[in-house]
Amino acid sequence: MATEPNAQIRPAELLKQYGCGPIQFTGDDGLYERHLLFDNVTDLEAVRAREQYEAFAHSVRDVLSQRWLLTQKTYERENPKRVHYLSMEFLLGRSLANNVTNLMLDPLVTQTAKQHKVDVLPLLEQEPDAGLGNGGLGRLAACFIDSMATMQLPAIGYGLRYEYGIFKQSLQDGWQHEQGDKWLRRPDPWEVVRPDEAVKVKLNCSFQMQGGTFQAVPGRPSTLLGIPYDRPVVGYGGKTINTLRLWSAAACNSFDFQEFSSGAFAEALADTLAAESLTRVLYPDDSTSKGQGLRFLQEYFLVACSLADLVRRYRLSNTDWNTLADKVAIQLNDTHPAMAVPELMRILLDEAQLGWDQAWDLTKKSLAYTNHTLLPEALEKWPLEWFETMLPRHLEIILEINRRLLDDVRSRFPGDGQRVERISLVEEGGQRKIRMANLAIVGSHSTNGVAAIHSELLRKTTVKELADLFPERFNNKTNGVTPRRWLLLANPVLAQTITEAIGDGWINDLDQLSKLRPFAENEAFRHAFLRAKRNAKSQFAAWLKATSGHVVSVDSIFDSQVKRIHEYKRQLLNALRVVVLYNRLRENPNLEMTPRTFFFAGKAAPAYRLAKLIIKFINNLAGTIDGDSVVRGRLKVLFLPEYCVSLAERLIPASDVSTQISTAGYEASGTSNMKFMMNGALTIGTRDGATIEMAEAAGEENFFLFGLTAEQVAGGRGSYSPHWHYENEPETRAALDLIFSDHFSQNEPGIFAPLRDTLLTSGDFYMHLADLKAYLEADQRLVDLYARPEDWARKAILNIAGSGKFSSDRTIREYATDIWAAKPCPVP
Ligand code: 26Q
Repeated sequence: MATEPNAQIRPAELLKQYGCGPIQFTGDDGLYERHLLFDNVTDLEAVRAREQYEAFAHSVRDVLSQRWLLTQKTYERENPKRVHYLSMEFLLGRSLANNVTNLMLDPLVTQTAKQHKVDVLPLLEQEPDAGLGNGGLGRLAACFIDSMATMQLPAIGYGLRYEYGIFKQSLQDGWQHEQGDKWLRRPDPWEVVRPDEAVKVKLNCSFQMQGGTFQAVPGRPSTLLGIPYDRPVVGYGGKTINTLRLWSAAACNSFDFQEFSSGAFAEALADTLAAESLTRVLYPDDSTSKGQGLRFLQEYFLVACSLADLVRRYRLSNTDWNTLADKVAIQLNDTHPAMAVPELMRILLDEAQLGWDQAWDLTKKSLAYTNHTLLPEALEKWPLEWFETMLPRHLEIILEINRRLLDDVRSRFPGDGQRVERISLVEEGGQRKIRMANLAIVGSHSTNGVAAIHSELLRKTTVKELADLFPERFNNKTNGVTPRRWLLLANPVLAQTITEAIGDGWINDLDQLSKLRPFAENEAFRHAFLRAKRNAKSQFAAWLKATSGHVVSVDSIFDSQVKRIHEYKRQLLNALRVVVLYNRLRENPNLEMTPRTFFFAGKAAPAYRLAKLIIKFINNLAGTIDGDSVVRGRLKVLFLPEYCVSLAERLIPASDVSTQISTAGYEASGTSNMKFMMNGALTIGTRDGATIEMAEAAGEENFFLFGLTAEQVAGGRGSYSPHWHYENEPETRAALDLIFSDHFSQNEPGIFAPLRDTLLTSGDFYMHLADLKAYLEADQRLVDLYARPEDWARKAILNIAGSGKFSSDRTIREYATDIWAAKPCPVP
């Protein structure tokens, strides 16, 4: 059944294809054995799991290295238009299993493991997650580079090599605690440092230590070094191997030797320390405490290093600046790299010596911007003063862009001062700030949202005046996820079940999953699906027990809500649902109820107090339920600490139900929703983000949609009263009363008072109470369906069959055609 390009090729031929000639993967003189023996000078008898992991990783890297070089040589020769994806975050997770899968080396790894009597699974656990991102936006970047390589697009990802990724989360007494994530404690086999390709970044200030923090010293220009660390990005089938280039900051002259010799050791080292601090840590996504100067510099550093690098590469193969936009597409992942607008202008004006109009034209044609949020408080704005101190030339350019822009607006809309005010790149009043979203829209040829509803709201509300001005720039690119990591790798049993039914063409052409539609009526296939799901649930339950001691029943419905903790995502609404179910059992202990397990996971920004209280509440709810003999065995709540890519890969395949219940109009897209769908979970959710398009693709009858629409949310704000729901809905009232009675906080009276405040006193901005009743009704329909496994399986299969659209391959194809005008550049 298998067809090109996924046909199983014999291992030896594969190695030859990768340019490895006579080299063997395993055997007396194989790569694996040599790495084991020589890299760490270890006795083969005494070798530990970490060393085995490293030996495997290095062997795989050896296999791909020739092909990696060949990919870059091909691009140099063909000089195609290249895509440059700039992102402050790449939430990669682990690489070994993914690279093995994409290189199709599984047979070799299995054979090697067998020869050496090694268990592959514990060995994979040795690799730390590369947690260089907060959540959806960072994981999207990781899925995108996988798709670009798979589709043989000449692309490069640019990011920062943070020494500390997203913080590690643990629970103490139900409260979140944060620890630093020193993921590079051991050498990372996937990175290759390229000191020869370091770039210089100039700033108009220096830095000095003051009370433990670094302060900018104005008027004393300094230079930083950006050192590139490259990581291979293996396309499925191993044909194209692109690069993810992460920048690490260093001081230019490691330290001032003069000062050092004169005894000022600490002062001499300050510059070095300051420079290296720049890429020390990833900032948590935190809409409550914005505006750290170090973050501002990080963003500029990414932009300056990446543009210097791509311009240098462009100049190697091209002589005429005029063709820049024919060879270079730069995608900005949110406004975080929006300083690319003034930086590219600076390069074209000051270094290439072009005139303003030509520079502006090339800048706009090269750049494109993706927006990921509608929340006004989440749109980036940087104090103008910081530009003045650190980047005065950039400020000059921004103000000139603004002068021309506003002149244009005034002549097109005479007398419309309000419009001018809304469009301006400068926010006036109080501290003047630069609006990074406006800058990105004005300085690029494309602005896209990440799901149809989001793109529409972006145009019609958030940046309406800019959309009026440049309607042709606005477009939608609904997000997607890579089916390699999220189905093939994460759920091998389901993947095999699918392949046996329709062949393996779906792996890089996910629309082929639609061939599964008729199989919904096939009893044998339905049973195979249910077996695969049960298998995934058992595996998860076993892992959970082994690693945490928690016991969950695979006969219960696994219901998961996994995402950053945010009020708009409404983890609280989910918790209220559980409280209502709990109350029903307390009222009527003999009530028949399908056993349920509710999984929550996600991190709260360290300074987001209410989000942290929500975690505490979920944990207390879990504890109370566990301690109550009436409900034990029927309801279980678990907050899984340290949500990360690896945990998602375990939990998503094991979930029966995907909970996607954001207040409509607030979740730009969501991407875990798509991963659950292709793994055969049914979705209970609101009409928000990409969930709307998912229901369309699967058929609304196969979804459990409920609640207010985005229009109703926006329109109902004025008249909404949470008190009305409290007074008129008995179950709502009983649930809230139970919480406020300290039933879940008997030894900590009053700690949940802020929940009363948000949900009632302060008006319930995210309208939890408005949707609770409808949620419970949808929940009942869902549970009724679960009691009929054949019908459940039918709907789940139709969901999988409809999930083809949500491959990031489709998303990338749309970016390539509509925004980048980039074509595949196959490597021979
Ligand atoms: C900004 C300034 C300073 C510090 C941190 C940040 C920051 C960092 C990360 C702001 C936002 C983020 C991340 C946002 C994010 O993940 N958004 C999600 O993007 C997904 C991919 O498009 C969507 O599916 C989600 O709906 C959206 O919430």
